[in-house]
Amino acid sequence: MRSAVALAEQVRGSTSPNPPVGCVVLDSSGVPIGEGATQPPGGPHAEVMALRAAGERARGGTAVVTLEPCAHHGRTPPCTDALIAAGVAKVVYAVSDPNPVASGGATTLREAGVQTQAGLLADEVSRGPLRAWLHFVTHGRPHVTWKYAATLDGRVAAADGTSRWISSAESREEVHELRRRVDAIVVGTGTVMIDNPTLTARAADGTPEARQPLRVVVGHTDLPEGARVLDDSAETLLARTHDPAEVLAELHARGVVDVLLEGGPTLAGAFVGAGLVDRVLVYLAPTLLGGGPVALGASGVSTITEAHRLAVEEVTMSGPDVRISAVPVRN
Ligand code: AOF
Ligand code: ZN
Repeated sequence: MRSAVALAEQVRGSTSPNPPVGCVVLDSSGVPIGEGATQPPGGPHAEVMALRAAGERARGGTAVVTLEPCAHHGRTPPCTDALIAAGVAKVVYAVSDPNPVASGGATTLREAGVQTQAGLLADEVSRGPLRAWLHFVTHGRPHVTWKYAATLDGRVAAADGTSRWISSAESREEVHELRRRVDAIVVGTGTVMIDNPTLTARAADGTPEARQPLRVVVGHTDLPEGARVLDDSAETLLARTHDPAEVLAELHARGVVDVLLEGGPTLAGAFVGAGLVDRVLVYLAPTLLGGGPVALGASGVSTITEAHRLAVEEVTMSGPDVRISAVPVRN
C-alpha cells in the first residue's frame, strides 16, 4: 500500500476531476508484478494500468489499491470487471469510494468470489493523495489550502512593501513542488499589482514544469499590460468577483479539485471569513520586521471569542523556516 500511495502522489495534479489513485498487483506468491496510477481524465484508472503491466501472472494474485475499485461505466469501463477478468483473487484497498455513481465496487467483487479487505492505511491516504478529492466529492467544492510565508511577527512584507525572499530557498522550492500538484493557484488583483508574480510551477533551476496549474486572479481591477500572469506560460482565469464562494463555484464547474490560495491579506481574509479555507500552510521565517502588512486582513472577527480556531496537523522544518500545517476546528 505504501508503494500504491507513492504512485498516487506521482500523478497528483494531472487527474482532476478524477482522484489520483495508485495500484500495485502482486502475483499468487506475493511478489509485486505490476504498478499503475490514474491517467488524465478519460484515460485508464490505476487498476487497469497495473493489470496491464502485470499481464497473465495477475491470475490468483492480489491487487492493492488506494481507492475502492469503481463499479460503473463512466468514461472508462468498471475496474471491477477488469480485476475479475484478470482472475485476481483478492483486492486490498484503503478508502471506500464516496462517489455514489462509482461506489459498490467491493460488493461487486465479493459477489464474483474475489476476497476484499478495506481500510489499510486509510488515514494516510485520506490525508494524503485523496484528501482534496474526498473533500471535493463530499462537500461539492474544491479543497482550499491557504499558503503564505511570514516573519516570526506575522508580517508578509516590510513597511515599504518589499517582500522578496521572506522565506528561505528551501521553502520556495517546496512551494513550487506544491504548485505542481494542485489544479489552480488563486490570488487577488492586489498581489498581481504589487508583486507581479508568474504563478507557475518551476524546477529548482527555474525551468517551468510540463504541467501548469490554472492561474486565477480574483477582483475587479484591470491588470496592467505587463502583468506576468497574462503571459502564455500557463492558462489564466480572471474571476471578476469578490465573493470567494462564487470563485469556488466557477472552479468546481471547471473540474478544479485542489486549490492553492496564495494571498494576499485581503483575499485571504475574505476566504477565511467565509469559512472557505480548509487548510493553512505557513512558512515562518526566523526574521522580525516590526512593521508592514500582516498575513491576514479583515475576516469578520471583532472579539476574541470569534477567533478562527485551528488544530495543528504537522510542524516541520524547511531549511531555517518552520512549516506549520493547520486545519480549522469546525464545531
Ligand atoms: C478507480 N480507479 O484509478 C480512479 C477511480 O469518468 P471515469 O470513468 O474515469 O470515472 C471517474 C470516477 O471513478 C471517479 O469519480 C471516482 O469515483 C472513480 N475513480 N476509480 O477504480 C481509479 N481514478
Ligand atoms: Zn475504476
